Amino acid sequence: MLTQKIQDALNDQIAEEAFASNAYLSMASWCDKNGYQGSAAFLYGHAEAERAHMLKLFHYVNDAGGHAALRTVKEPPRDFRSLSEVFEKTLENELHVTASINALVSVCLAEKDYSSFNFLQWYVAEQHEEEHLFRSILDLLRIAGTEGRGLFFVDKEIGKKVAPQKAGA
Ligand code: OFO
Repeated sequence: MLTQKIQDALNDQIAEEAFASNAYLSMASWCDKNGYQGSAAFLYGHAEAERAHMLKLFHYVNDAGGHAALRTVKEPPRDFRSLSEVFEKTLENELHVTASINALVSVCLAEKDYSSFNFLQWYVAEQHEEEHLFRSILDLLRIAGTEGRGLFFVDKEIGKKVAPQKAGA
């Protein structure tokens, strides 16, 4: 059974994942409108992955006897100066989510909720992978360039990167 404190903290994380999903969908839309088809495809996929992360938490809360809630999430940014800015924001967002997962894990330990602590290890590992993924995209932009053919190549390469879709696993 979840304590009220853990339930509230898990519901806060549900909102974080919902925001991440909306943020990536909004970025996909900007990429789509600006001709970055590879990045758009990648970010549409990643928006789905974040929604899957949200649902995994949602089911956990209800399965553990709690009540999963949908909080209001703020509107994500929808205009960007460049593809580089889009991916700088993705990394910023992931670092923020990592910090919130870490804080949540600490609350579970403090409350001696070892079941939730165990459940959240999946998210700890996932954040490690996602930070690496977005750093690798920023490296690609830095190395191949942010103009002309270099940018065209980077966009194609980003389109080949598979969004992690493992939340149901
Ligand atoms: Fe939910 O993994 Fe990114 O944020």
